Amino acid sequence: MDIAKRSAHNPLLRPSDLQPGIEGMEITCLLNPGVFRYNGKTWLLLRVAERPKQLEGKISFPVYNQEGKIEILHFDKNDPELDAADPRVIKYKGQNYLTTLSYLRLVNSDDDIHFREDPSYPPVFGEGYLESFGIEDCRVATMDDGFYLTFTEVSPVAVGVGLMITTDFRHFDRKGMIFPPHNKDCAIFEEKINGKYYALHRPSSPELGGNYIWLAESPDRIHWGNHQCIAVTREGSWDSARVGAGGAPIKTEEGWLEIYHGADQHHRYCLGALLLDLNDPSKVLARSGSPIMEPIAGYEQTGFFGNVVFTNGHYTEGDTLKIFYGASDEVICSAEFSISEILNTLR
Ligand code: MAN
Repeated sequence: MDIAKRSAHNPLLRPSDLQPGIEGMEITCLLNPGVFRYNGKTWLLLRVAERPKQLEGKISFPVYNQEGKIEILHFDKNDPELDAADPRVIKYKGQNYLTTLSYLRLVNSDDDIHFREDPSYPPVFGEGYLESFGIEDCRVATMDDGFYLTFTEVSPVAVGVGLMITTDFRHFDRKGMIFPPHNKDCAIFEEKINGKYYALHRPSSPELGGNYIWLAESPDRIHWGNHQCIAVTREGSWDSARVGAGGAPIKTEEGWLEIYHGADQHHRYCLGALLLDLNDPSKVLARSGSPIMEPIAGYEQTGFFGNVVFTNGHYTEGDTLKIFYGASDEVICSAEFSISEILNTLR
């Protein structure tokens, strides 16, 4: 059952609300923000996806070249070697490319409705070969010693999880790839459990296994080990094709509550919940049988890639969980949940 209370102001942000950040490009999608509260404001670290204005009969998209400069590639739409069935990824002569280049931009708000950009915070672009197709879906873990940003690094050779640490969102300490390919959806727990750091992540093992949620532990948040699989896809269910963690696990009296996304064979993305043991998060205490949020609003069903609600950021205030999410991979929205109501659905 969908128990999300959507903001009446949705969509909060559309591509036309911001100026493109890369010269000569236009913003195609705003999606999947990392979220944190700071100085009484809500901050969203948006994923901004850009591409050049599309010309008749062609597909044009940007990549970083070896010198780290943006280069535009073009393919003829009628080229028999081109597979452009998915608006997000194109295949050409056995190589995959993304149709857009993503980077991160910070916006803030006093009322969670009107968001504005402070130009003194620079956009965060991919750097180096492993980010040459961009960086995506950044989680923000707010910790004692800074903000830990985990995001998807995309390149011709891999999809993996990168880490950067910042205290001011002006300087970033880039730590490189912490979870090697194929991996995404990494959410770091915001406090230690029995002296260790923990993270959820989502490796993919297509030949044996699938797209499952795993748990890892670390002494320092850079080196991760003791990996354990904690949630698999469920045949015939709304989360039959892939599952992946959302934002940082939420500490409740009953356990760590994790909002996760699940997609079925038709790429319909819904949200569900996992409840993990407070002392040993590898123990799954409960899991949603049916989604707690489904793409049912018009803006969640139609857009760049329809039938998607995808979250990787939230904050809590008492019993209220406020998520920010990407709808149809195109616009930014928000919704509220009651944490006790989610826990009730898990009983
Ligand atoms: C993947 C990621 C997300 C995206 C969904 C739906 O999980 O690329 O960024 O929102 O697919 O397209």
